[in-house]
Amino acid sequence: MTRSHESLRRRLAATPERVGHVVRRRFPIVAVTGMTGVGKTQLTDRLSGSPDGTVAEVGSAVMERRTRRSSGLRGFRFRVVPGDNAATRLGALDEVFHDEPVDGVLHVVANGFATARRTAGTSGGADASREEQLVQELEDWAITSHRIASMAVRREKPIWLVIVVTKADLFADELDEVVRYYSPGSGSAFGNRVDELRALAGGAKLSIDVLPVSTQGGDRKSAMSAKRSAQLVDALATRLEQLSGHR
Ligand SMILES: Nc1nc2c(ncn2[C@@H]2O[C@H](COP(=O)(O)OP(=O)(O)O)[C@@H](O)[C@H]2O)c(=O)[nH]1
Ligand SMILES: [Mg+2]
Repeated sequence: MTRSHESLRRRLAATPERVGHVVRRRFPIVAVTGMTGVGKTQLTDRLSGSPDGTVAEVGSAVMERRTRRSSGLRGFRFRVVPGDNAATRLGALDEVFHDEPVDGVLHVVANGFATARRTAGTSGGADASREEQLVQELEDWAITSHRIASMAVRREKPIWLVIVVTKADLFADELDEVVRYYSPGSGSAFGNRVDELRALAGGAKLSIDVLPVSTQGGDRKSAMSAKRSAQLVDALATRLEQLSGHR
């Protein structure tokens, strides 16, 4: 061993936490799931602060990747899973929940206000009613929660889930009620399904939050001020940092 090697070895041995720090520096990976049109892309762009110039079409068929770089060494890597039930979705679900398992999940729901995907060449069929969309959210959740459960039982490491209720500007005056609908222990159709996941994954392995956000607000038609909607996004970002041990 050369002298410089030896001194390097000694320095590394003397500062194990520095070495560990370098290894641990990789940004946590966050899966963003939920059905098409709930607002996954817009939310992820807001959180990563990088809409990269392109306005994604509602209902992307491919997995979108974004990185949030916060001050210091903190940050996140987001993986937006396509919402439509296509082969690409199954591949993306395999990637985030099996091949390169994520540290946490943002599951996005919209209280039945998903935007229908524009189909090329048609003026669009009848939009699904809110009730139908709420049923679709439950079906979509069944697929994702099953994947979360199998990832959780395979792993030692605890994982976290945030159920993000987007489009809060559309139901600003019933926010508490809507958040309750998506919450564990609420006895609602969705809440019961969240309870099932918690029972399956084990409470110690999986933390669950429910947080409302809006990426719109402030314009004349909006029932929510720009300030309030920015606060909700900030609160979600802060919670993400806490869950990842960034602060
Ligand atoms: N009112 C309202 N509309 C939103 C919000 N977030 C997204 N949208 C709209 O919902 C549609 C779907 O959003 P997108 O991010 O493409 O959904 P994705 O298919 O889940 O990626 C778009 O037309 C957005 O402008 C929100 O917070 N409030
Ligand atoms: Mg999208």
